[in-house]
Amino acid sequence: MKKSIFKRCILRGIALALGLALMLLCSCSSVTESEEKDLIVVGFSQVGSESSWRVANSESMKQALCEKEGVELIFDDAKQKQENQYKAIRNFIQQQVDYIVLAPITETGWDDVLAEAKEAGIPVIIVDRQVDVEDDSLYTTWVGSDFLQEGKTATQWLKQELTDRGMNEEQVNILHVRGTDGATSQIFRTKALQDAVKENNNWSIVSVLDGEYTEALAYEATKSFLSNNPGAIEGIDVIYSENDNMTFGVLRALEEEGIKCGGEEGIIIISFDAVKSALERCYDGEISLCVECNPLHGPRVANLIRSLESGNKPRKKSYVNETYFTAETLSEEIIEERTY
Ligand code: GZL
Repeated sequence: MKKSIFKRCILRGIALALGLALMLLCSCSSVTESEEKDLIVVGFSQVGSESSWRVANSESMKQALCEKEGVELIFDDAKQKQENQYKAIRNFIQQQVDYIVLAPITETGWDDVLAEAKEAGIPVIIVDRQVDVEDDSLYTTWVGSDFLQEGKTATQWLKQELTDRGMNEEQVNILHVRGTDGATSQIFRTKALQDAVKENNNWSIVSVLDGEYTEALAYEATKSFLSNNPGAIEGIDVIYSENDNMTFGVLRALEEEGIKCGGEEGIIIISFDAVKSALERCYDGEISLCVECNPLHGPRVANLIRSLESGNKPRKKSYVNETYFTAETLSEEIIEERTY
């Protein structure tokens, strides 16, 4: 009995070793193929596909970093788990890619794995959210949004909207729907709201719901808020939701309870990203303010790589320009032109 188990283990070990060798051979062969075609091999570790914004961001990266642009892209979807991003980066290092692009799920926890990339001599480009590392030579450059400015745009608009409604002396109760804890976008959209609440003593955050940028979790969190706090929603004047997909989840839960949002009488809805389906609901008056967060980083990252390939030293940080939309500033043309 033992012998056959022993024999099975030996055979399994040989199969495993052959499998690993084959995998290594294939991965090397892909880099070799790219070398033959003189392609730049780029490993991209993407957060996941949690939101419409993220899907548009991935599409933009795939379109800009493709073979006809002289790039072989190795795309990895981390499914919103940082340990999957660690694995992807180590895999890129093993494959000796030319560049690593990282869209980090949260700001912390990157020092060790980025030190390994630096040790391997592979430049790292950070996109979208930022990394908080001891030594910023661990990455070459970052491109993304000014999330604090996005939040300030929202709170400054809200201040004016409340003034226009003659509510500056009234108690203003805010329901805060927060994105993935520790993501740069969450940290600074939240900071902007908290700062504004400190500056306006008639504003208060009555509850914080965590939706991790997904419609499903925001829907569930809203349903529990409604059932655990009967009648509380009647006292809510503003919902500050840190991305459109969470807003859709919140609106679905409120709709099921017959609660009106938007317009002159309904709850003021503030949402971030400004994807097409949110702009449509803003144009219809359901969402009061859409703050833009531009996901189309593909061409920006491709330009950064071209610049590095030519021996240039890009800025450490490049911010993209963004705007905001209300029913008054939107048009059918703007919505029609929205590609995501
Ligand atoms: C913002 C980005 C956020 C979006 C969400 O740049 O990190 O993550 O606002 C996405 O839609 O999930």
